[in-house]
Amino acid sequence: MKNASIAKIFYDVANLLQIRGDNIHRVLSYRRAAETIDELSQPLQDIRQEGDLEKLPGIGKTLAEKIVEMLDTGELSFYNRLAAELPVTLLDLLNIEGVGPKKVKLFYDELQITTLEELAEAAREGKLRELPKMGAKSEEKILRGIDQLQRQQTGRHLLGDALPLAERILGELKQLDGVQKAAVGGSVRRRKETIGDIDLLIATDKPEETIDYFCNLEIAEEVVAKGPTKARIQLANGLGVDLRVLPAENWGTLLSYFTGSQAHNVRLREMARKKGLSLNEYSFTDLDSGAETLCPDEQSIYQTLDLPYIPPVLREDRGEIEAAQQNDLPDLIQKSDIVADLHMHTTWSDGQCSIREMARAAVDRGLRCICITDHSRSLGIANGLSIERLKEQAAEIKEVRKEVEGQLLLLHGTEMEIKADGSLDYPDDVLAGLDLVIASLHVSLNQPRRQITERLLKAIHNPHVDMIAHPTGRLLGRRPGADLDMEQVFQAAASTNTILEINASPQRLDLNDIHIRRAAELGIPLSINTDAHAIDHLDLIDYGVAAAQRGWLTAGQVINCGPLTQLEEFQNGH
Ligand code: DGT
Ligand code: CA
Ligand code: CA
Ligand code: ZN
Repeated sequence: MKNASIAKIFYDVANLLQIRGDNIHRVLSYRRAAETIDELSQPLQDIRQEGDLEKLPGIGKTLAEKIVEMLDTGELSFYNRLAAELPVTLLDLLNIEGVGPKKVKLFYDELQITTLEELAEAAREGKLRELPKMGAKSEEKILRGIDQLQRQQTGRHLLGDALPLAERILGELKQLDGVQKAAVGGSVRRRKETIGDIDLLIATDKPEETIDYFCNLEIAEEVVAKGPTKARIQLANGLGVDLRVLPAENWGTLLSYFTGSQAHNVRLREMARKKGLSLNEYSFTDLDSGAETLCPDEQSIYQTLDLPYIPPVLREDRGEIEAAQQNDLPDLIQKSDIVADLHMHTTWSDGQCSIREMARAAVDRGLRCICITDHSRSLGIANGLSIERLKEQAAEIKEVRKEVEGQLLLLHGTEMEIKADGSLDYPDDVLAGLDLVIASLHVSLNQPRRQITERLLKAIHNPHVDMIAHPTGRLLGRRPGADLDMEQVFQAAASTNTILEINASPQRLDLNDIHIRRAAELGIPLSINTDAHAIDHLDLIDYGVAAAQRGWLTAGQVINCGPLTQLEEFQNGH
């Protein structure tokens, strides 16, 4: 056993003892021993052989015996006993900034919290603020800490963070002298929901200047690598940015290669080989004659392979090559097809803008229909609406509706809680009075598969429920989403014609691309919505459209694309 592993076990023992509420001196002795071991320059095994373990600072007879046990057996029975007594996942909580053993003990004793996910859920539900020495502020801080931690662990970033950064950097580089073409490549161009790193591609006759400029960007925290045709920088948020620079004559092959996906590229190369060609980032090469064919754009690559152009969002080797061969690629939905946004919040619950502001912003963005869907009464943390307030809201909507008449169809709906016991938050007669009823899971998302699936199915089968918002409840990089039997959910939605949402928020993108495609295959109506809590969020629709494209959707499969007469059918007597 290496020193670092032994030190780690001592740290863990110290932390577990402290969480258990042990004598502080005992806790400290383990921690001090761990620190000592961490700083040793000599392996513990050697020190032991010289009989010097007990001479180490802070290590007496008991701890020396424990070190010997670990050196001989590779484990520590005392640690194993502690781990049997307390969930070791509690140790993960200590990695959250500002959370120490005392807090972990408090969360465990009072709320039986054992994992990061459970702590995040409790924080989101406002349960932590009620504990001694805690408040809304510390709750928020914990959520941010967990967020940060989980991002670090997965090493992936949200498309919603990476795409704006990529475009900003590219915008700067485009201004440079000599630049002929510039594009974002990689998973950002394919609009994957999470991003490992940003890939930027530039065609220029001044490669050196471009690379210098890139490495000296204000935003670059570190230059990781720098060469004549490529460089890599790291941004303050940990995101890496790769830049490749080539002459414009290689543009098509360069862009295609670095857009990926790798799996898609492998298929392209195989097809090239069948034609007696090899394909790389520079060109096609004839395997017999060695003659090179340059591709100034991507179209000519696909042409050479006798394929129609395949859009980047489809390049995942999920059947797009076969579809292209049969000239059967989907006519993908575009943002310009969207005329409605059917899920948004106002100051009536936890939104930041009024109904009027949301309506006007929608008109400004060219939308023809929106639905106001504030939270329902049981979601106290989001200021959910009582039945009384829901009625008051209806009156205000009626007023604003008059103001935007002819410009915007303004619907009144709800985002209603499916409560932990599976019951719905409003009675049927209230639901019957609304234009659109969206049902959502927000609480107790960690129920076992059967229970939470049943819970959702019950909502789907209620005749008043029109749509299920963000069906799995996942938060990208933070929590995985409920353990639903999605196939059962899809079958139920298909049989009841219940709309499933593609929530466009970059933190959610729920349904995901694979689920979207399966749902569409079953003929389930789909709806792309921003779930906006402020005017600016209405612009996040782009992410939802990208997810829909990755799910191979056409405009006809998405109710937000109209026709308007179809949306007018939601109106309930106004
Ligand atoms: P990411 O960054 O993990 O979200 O995913 P990508 O797809 O952006 O992957 P990345 O950044 O490693 O590389 C960008 C593209 O470059 C990738 O989609 C395909 C191409 N590429 C990179 N490395 C290789 C490789 O070793 N072999 C092949 N065939 N292609 C590669
Ligand atoms: Ca990448
Ligand atoms: Ca890369
Ligand atoms: Zn919502």
